[in-house]
Amino acid sequence: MLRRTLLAGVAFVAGLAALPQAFAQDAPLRMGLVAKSLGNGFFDAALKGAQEAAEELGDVEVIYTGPTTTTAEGQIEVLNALIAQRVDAIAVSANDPDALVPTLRRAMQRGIKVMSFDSAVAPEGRMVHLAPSSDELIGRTCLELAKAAMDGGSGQFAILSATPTSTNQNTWIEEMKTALPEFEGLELVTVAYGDDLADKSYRETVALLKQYPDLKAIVAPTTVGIAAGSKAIEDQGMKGKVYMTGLGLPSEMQGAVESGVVKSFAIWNPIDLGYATAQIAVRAARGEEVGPGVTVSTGRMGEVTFGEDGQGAMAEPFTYDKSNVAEFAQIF
Ligand code: RAM
Repeated sequence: MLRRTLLAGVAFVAGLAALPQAFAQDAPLRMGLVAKSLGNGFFDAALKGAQEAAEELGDVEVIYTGPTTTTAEGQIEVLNALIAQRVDAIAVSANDPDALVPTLRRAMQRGIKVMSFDSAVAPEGRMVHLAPSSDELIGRTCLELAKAAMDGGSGQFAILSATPTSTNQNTWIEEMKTALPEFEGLELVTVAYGDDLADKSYRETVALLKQYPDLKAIVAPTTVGIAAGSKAIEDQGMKGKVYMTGLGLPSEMQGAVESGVVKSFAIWNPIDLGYATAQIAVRAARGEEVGPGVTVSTGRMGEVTFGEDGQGAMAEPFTYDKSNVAEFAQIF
């Protein structure tokens, strides 16, 4: 009898494993938070926010994952693992807008709620995308930073991006190119790709410095690129001649700002982005309507309204310099 009960228990547990966790009584709702790659401080900060939201919403487990390097193939592998675990929701920052679509469609067919945040997946592969800010504003902010970095407010600059397929950086670079004619005296010489890897970003910066001797600024719309590029400028003895700027984390940029390689840089709050992302993903998994044209509550961040394209945006980027970098370096 005891044996039969035990066996029945095993069968029961095995049966549950085949259901999304949300249907399993007392099991927490599980959300996969997928980074472009692990080891990037930006996504570690987003995780902090997601965990805060998970605690607030109650009974939510955040599974933080990502590939070791910034490729779509690596993300497909971790997404397949999350699908196999039958998580309830997935929020991903995409290394490629299209390559993840078939995998994410399969996830959605199995009842998993899928959204992208930070770097978008094409509309066919997700319910909604949460952008940190308006793309146009981010592009313009990068140009304003470049202008402010250049002695005399004009001259040549290069862009040091992440991977060539990264949705968010490509969008911001397009916005920079569109707004460029309004920035008199700014000349874009090239776009280089550091792939959001510190060593490649460093090497690409060294190459830019050699290839373009009249360069006055390098704009990296990536936290990995701006940090590695600053170090390269310093090591090459180019401080005071070429200035690094773009989007960075105060905690990673404090040294470069204090040493003078960076005059100023900008970013939004990645903790808030992760928090709002988890609010949306969990609410969707709990049955709230999330999709194009819908307004969703994002807890302490208020609410986000998704446009007809399924995109929603959060706050404006904030600029950091010597006056405030140390204070914010304590936070993210
Ligand atoms: C890097 C990543 C991320 C981007 C930030 C600004 O950490 O590329 O996607 O939003 O930079």
